[in-house]
Amino acid sequence: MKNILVIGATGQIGSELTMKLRSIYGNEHVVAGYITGAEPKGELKESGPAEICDVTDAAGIEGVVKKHQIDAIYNLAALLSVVAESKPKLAWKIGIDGLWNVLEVARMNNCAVFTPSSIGSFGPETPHDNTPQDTIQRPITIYGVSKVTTELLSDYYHKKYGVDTRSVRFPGLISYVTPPGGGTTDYAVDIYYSAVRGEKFICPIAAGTYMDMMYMPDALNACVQLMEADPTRLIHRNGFNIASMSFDPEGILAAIRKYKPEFEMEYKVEPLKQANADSWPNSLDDICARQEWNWKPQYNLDTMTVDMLEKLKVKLLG
Ligand code: AKB
Repeated sequence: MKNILVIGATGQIGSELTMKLRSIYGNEHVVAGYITGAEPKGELKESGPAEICDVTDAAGIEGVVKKHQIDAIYNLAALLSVVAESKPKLAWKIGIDGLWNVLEVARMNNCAVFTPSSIGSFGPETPHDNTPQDTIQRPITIYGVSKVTTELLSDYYHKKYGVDTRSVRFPGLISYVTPPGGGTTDYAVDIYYSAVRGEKFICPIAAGTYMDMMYMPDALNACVQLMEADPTRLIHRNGFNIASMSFDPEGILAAIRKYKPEFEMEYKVEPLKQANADSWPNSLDDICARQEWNWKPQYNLDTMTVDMLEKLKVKLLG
């Protein structure tokens, strides 16, 4: 990869991935694509090129690709699961019509494409424990429907046109940098903010509900590692199960209480989030990612908790 375009560069993943890619490939070689109203700020703005790049505007994407001689696109534009459910048509327009635009531009301009899938691509009939790489995917949310379509369409463009498409199924992502918005797994970020602010946490997900989660540094490494992987070793492409930890609200509460014994939590379950969580896996089997491109996470629940509490203390309390 010589010149990279990140679409959705100011979002939860994009804001950190753009900076990581700049640190690897050079600031001038990574373009931060954003939409009006979500302009890059601070270091993201100062450190490298930025362009308006709306995933629903194919001509606009092509203009940026040609101007910067882009050969790899990280397509991160999407609505998360809860907000998608309230705007299904928009979720499809961004997630699938947008993906079509990206894939067509990639096909015409010889670009590799990374478009994340999610644990939301699974459904109630999927085996919930140690969910295999290749298994039943019959999601019951528009988010999941669009993620399965993302996987299939990306595979199709690879098989039919030779476009170098690759992706992972992200678990809930936890970070102290840019907060997520409108996801089912957001509670696992919000809980750290409450703990550091010394507030009681109201948990929207019921005790005993296990979901895969991952600390952002591992998620960023996964993106880069997969895109750099030797293509001759890839049996799968879109998208790989990746895993590092699985816990329920009681598990993350206990991890935080190890360092903040006074921290309190109360349950007020939100039905839509709970229904999503109940239909998703408890834990993924990521053996294919480990075998095909040497995936190996660095963080577990305890090491993530130590880092989150430390970094959020500086961010929120100075
Ligand atoms: C969400 O909760 O919607 C996302 C996801 C797991 O894809 N974090």
